[in-house]
Amino acid sequence: MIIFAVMESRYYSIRMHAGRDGNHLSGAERLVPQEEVETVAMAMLQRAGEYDPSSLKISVDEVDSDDIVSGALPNLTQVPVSDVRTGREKAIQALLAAGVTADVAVSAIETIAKGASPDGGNMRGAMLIDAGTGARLEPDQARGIRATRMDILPELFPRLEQELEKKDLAHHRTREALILAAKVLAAPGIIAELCWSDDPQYTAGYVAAPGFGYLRIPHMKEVGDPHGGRAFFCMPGFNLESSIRFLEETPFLADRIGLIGDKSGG
Ligand code: PML
Repeated sequence: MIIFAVMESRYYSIRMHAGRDGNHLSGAERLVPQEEVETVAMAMLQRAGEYDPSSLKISVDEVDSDDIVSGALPNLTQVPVSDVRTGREKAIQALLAAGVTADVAVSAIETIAKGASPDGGNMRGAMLIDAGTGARLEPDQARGIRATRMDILPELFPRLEQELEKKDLAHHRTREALILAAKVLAAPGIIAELCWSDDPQYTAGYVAAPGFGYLRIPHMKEVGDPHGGRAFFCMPGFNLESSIRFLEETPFLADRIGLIGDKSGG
């Protein structure tokens, strides 16, 4: 990771949350220069409208440009699996390779699969899990840890979209997850991330770690399954306060695009 902090424009964190009757429907998160705020906020409004929400919030907050941290996007590798059982096995193997204990990896997958929040629903943010003991370390198990305030430098955005489209990965979820994973992997003490979508129609997920980047797994759950979520795995004994502060508060802009592999596993 390279950390430096020289940004000339003013940057704004834009967040959208749409829900119905207290349930989450759609969310989005961008970090953009002042001149893009209006366009990006309008696009979020449009996206939220597709879900017919009963409540919709868009917040725009200026971030201190001196605080912005930069780093590379991880390389994306597509893992060619055709069913959920194999997809989850591959995820466990990847977590082991990243340094997560076997029981902890299995349990994290089972927990997301059944709903990681104490009420059996999806968490709003991510679990924070000790990679050695499996202890859940997030202060609030319903809210979890929210990785926010991240994006890619505006001049790289069109190229990233093109590279993803070339590999049939044009869905906004993939782009957003890749950017989020870049920030998570830059966080102090975090050794891996596991994620799959809570959208019942979207079955893909990934495991990301500094050693192998972003392994995209097309089948982490069956179509129609509403469960999904994220787990961040941390080194035992790490000062979590600094990790949580970085994930939730430090603005992060990806300044390099990694390789985007094809469906044969490249
Ligand atoms: C989410 O819904 O935010 C999780 C998205 C996972 C994306 C996996 C991918 O398409 O690469």
